[in-house]
Amino acid sequence: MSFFKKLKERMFRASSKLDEGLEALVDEGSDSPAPQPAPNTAPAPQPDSAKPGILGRMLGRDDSPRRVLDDEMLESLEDLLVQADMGVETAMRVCANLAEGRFGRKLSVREIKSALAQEVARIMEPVARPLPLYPARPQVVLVVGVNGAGKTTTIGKLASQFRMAGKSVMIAAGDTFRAAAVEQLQIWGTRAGVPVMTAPEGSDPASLAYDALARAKAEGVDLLMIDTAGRLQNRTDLMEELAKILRVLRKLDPDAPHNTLLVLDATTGQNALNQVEIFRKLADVTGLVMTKLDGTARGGVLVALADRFGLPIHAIGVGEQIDDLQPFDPEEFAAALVGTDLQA
Ligand SMILES: Nc1nc2c(ncn2[C@@H]2O[C@H](COP(=O)(O)OP(=O)(O)OP(=O)(O)O)[C@@H](O)[C@H]2O)c(=O)[nH]1
Ligand SMILES: [Mg+2]
Repeated sequence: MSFFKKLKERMFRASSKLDEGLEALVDEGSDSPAPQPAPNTAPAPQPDSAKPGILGRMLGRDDSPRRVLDDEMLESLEDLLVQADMGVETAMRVCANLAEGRFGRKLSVREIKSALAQEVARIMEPVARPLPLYPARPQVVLVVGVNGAGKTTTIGKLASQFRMAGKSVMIAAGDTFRAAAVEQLQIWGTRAGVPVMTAPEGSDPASLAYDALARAKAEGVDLLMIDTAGRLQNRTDLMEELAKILRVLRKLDPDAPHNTLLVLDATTGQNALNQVEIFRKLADVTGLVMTKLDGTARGGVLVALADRFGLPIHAIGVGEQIDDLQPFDPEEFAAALVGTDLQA
C-alpha cells in the first residue's frame, strides 16, 4: 500500500470529521436542499445531488450542491477548522486566504476542500524538513518531550531508519527513573539492531549521557540518540536535569547536542502548543516529531504549530510499529487532513 493511502486511512477520523462538517455546511446553505434522512436509520445513501447528474457529466459539469462563500459561511468554516484543532489564529488565517479571490462565489465541497488542502500545504511547506545530518561524528540527538509523548518509540524507529541507511547508531537510555523505561529502550535497540547504553535505575542521567558520548566518540559512531525522562516532579527538576545533560555533553563536544528533538503527541491537540513553549525555554529545540497521527481527529494541530512556531517537522508517527515513522510531506498531509485525493 502506498504511504499516502496508509496515511489517509489512518487519518480517517480527522478527515472524516472535516468531511462531514463541510458536506453539512454546504448542504445547509445550498440552493438544492439535501434530502433529510429519517432519524435512526442506517447510513443514508449518497444523495443524488452529491454526484454530477447524467447531463452534467455529459457536459462535463459538476452539479453537486454549492454554497456562496460569504461571511457566514467563512465563520462556519473557521469553526470547523478550530474543531479539527487548527487553533483560532491559524483557522482565521486559513479562512482569510481561502476567501481571497473566492469570496462571493458559489463553491462545492470538492472545491472548498481542494482550496483548503492548498492553503494547508502552503503553511506546511517551509517546515517539512528531514532531520539534518551533520559531518560531526557522533552527531548527538537529544530527544525531549512530556511523559508518554512517544520519545522512546520514536528513538527506536529513527534508530532503525538510520541503521538501514547505513549509519552506525548508539542509543543512551537517559530515562533512568524507571527500570521499565530502560527495558523498553533495550527492546527497541534489539529491534533496530543498535547498542543501548544504560545505567542503573535512579542514577544520574547526565553522567550516563557523558559516558555514552565518550564511548560513541571512541567507537566513531555516526549518531548518538539520547532518550530523556518525561515525568519529573516539576518543571524546575526537568530544567535542571536537561541543563545538566547539556553541560556535560558540551564538555566533550561544544557543539552537542546537534539536534534537540521535541516529540509531541497529536492526540493532545492544542496542548502541544504549550509544550513547545515550555520546552523551547528548557532546551534549544531544533525540530519536532509528531506522534500518534493515526486515529486522531486532532491532526490540525500540526498546522497551528507550523503557523505559530515555524519549527521543522522532521517526521510523523502513524503507529506503534518500527516502520510507522514517516517523513513529513506537506501535500500528502494536507490531502489526508482535508480528505481530498492527492493531485497527481
Ligand atoms: N498509535 C501510535 N502510538 C504511538 C506512536 N508513538 C508512540 N506510541 C505509543 O505511545 C505510548 C508511549 O510511547 P513511549 O515511546 O513510551 O513514550 P515516551 O515519551 O518515551 O514516554 P515516557 O518514557 O513515559 O516519558 C506507547 O504505547 C507507544 O507504543 C504513534 O505514532 N502512534
Ligand atoms: Mg520513554
